[in-house]
Amino acid sequence: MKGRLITLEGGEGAGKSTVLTALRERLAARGLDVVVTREPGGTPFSEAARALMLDPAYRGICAESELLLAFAARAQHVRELIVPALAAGRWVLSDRYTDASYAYQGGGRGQPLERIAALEAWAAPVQPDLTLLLDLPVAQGLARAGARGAADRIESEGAEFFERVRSAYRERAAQQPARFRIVDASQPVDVVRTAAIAHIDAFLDAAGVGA
Ligand code: Z5A
Repeated sequence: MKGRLITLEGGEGAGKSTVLTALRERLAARGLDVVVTREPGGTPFSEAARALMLDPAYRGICAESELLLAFAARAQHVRELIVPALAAGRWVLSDRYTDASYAYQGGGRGQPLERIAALEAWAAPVQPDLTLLLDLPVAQGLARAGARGAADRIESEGAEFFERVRSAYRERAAQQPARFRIVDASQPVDVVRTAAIAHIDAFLDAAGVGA
């Protein structure tokens, strides 16, 4: 049986990394072979592209370069890791995927959405089966991320940028309700984790998968 692609999305400090382990454990407990990955990243080349993309030394790069870099990393990730894993029946859990390009480069940087859609169709045509959007007010997310220390190039953007990112994510979720589940990420960690796991369980039950 072909595996499935589940993605986690959200703005700054939404708690993706915090819930990821619990989701992996839940999928494994239901008998699934899980691969955890992230974007930008997931392959040696894509991790190198990530380092370049987030390096504060390149503060002035144009939005076009940023978008192409995200898709260069993704094209490799899809071909080298995601497609082979799905074909082998494995379930792929990715911390961010193409929706992040619509949110950050589309919403945040103002790149035309049809341009992003064209890149998606060409370079990364694999669609997620389920996407959990961890949504919370920008000020709350920035406060969490700020407590963590040094910011990378994109994290150094102002609150207005992250407001546009959040709006773009919510718009995509509204446009594709069959794929997206929104989790209120402003709640305490255990509440967010429980809500995310409940969405995973409901998805597996609906698909008739796992014990
Ligand atoms: N990017 C892009 O522009 N275009 C693209 O196509 C792609 C990505 C794919 C890297 O992503 C950057 O790349 C990202 C978007 C851009 N840039 N930004 N900004 P990333 O996912 O690796 O980096 P991130 O968004 O900066 O992750 P993050 O801030 O670490 O978010 P998180 O993983 O969702 O949060 P966390 O690490 O789990 O939690 C953050 C802190 O909050 C931490 O101290 C936790 O203990 C705390 N936390 C978490 N949940 C809670 C709750 N519920 N209550 C209280 N405190 C909490």
